Amino acid sequence: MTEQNYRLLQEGENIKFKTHQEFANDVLIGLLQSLKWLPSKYIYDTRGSRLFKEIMELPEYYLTRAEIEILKSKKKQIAKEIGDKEFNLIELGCGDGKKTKILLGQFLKNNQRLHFFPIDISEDSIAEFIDSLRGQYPDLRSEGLVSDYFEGLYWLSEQNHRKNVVLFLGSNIGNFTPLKAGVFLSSLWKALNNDDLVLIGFDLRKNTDMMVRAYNDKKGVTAAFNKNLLTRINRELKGNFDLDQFEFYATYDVVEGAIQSYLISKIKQEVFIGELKWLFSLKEKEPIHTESSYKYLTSDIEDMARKNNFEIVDNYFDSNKYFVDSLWKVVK
Ligand code: AVI
Repeated sequence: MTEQNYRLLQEGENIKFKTHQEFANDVLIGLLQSLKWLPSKYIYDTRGSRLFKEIMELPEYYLTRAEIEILKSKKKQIAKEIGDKEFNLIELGCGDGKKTKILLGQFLKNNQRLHFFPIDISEDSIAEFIDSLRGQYPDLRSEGLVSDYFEGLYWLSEQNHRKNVVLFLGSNIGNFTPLKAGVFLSSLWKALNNDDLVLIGFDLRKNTDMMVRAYNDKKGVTAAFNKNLLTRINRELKGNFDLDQFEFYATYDVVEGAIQSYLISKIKQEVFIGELKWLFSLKEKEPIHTESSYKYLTSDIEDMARKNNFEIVDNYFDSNKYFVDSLWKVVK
């Protein structure tokens, strides 16, 4: 890479210390609960982001293919809804950018004037994405922002001189609990202006086996992805988790409507985390909850939009109705 092609919303040594401290605190809090848990956002270091890219290509992980089908077949309609006023296109969590490029290609073909701001917590993902955009679309005005969603929303609230269109694809919203999703949507609404648009991807409730298979792939990539949390604790917090002593298990919780992912201790064991100066005991078969992936009914989506003062402009489904990209308008 040549020069830095993105902006860090919070900079300097202080922020590195704060992020590290937050990680340490979250791990301590999570492992002290009676049902131990670790926040899934910490899976995404360089290796975790790479494993997620691999997940998106897996035959069992239908979500990405369904959303790509939607974007390819509905890109003209989406572009038309945005209109011909100059706008900011803000993407929360850019992933590998494959899906975004489908829309960008259409907007540029239509000569729509836009400024693109991908926001992601991973500095590597942003740097790589901006590099590939500059190669593919030399005329596109783009600036990557490295920050978490909430910091990104604060930055967004200052950009009120142009129409904003926010992309939150991939059912990333599904990794929030319903409470956190509500807090996120109300912060998003506050950061935006009347008539701004958001396009949100939701994975729909469907055949249970199909959902469970998507999180229990044959190659074991999803298991490695979840275990990356332990690898990261070992490296960054001087832990001594033995990865072979944990079994990955993902199941569908019919009451919550979510895939729940766990790492189950195969044996009774003790784990020491040097930086926390804490020795944790795990019973044989004790689970650590690593991720929730919520699945939605269209009525859930309507409720979420209404409660947070958004109006649904359109729902774009794939041909199997596995997934929906829902286009919402801010009403103020
Ligand atoms: C990023 N997120 C929407 C994925 C999901 O489906 O919950 C993360 C993932 N976890 C396991 N496989 C994919």
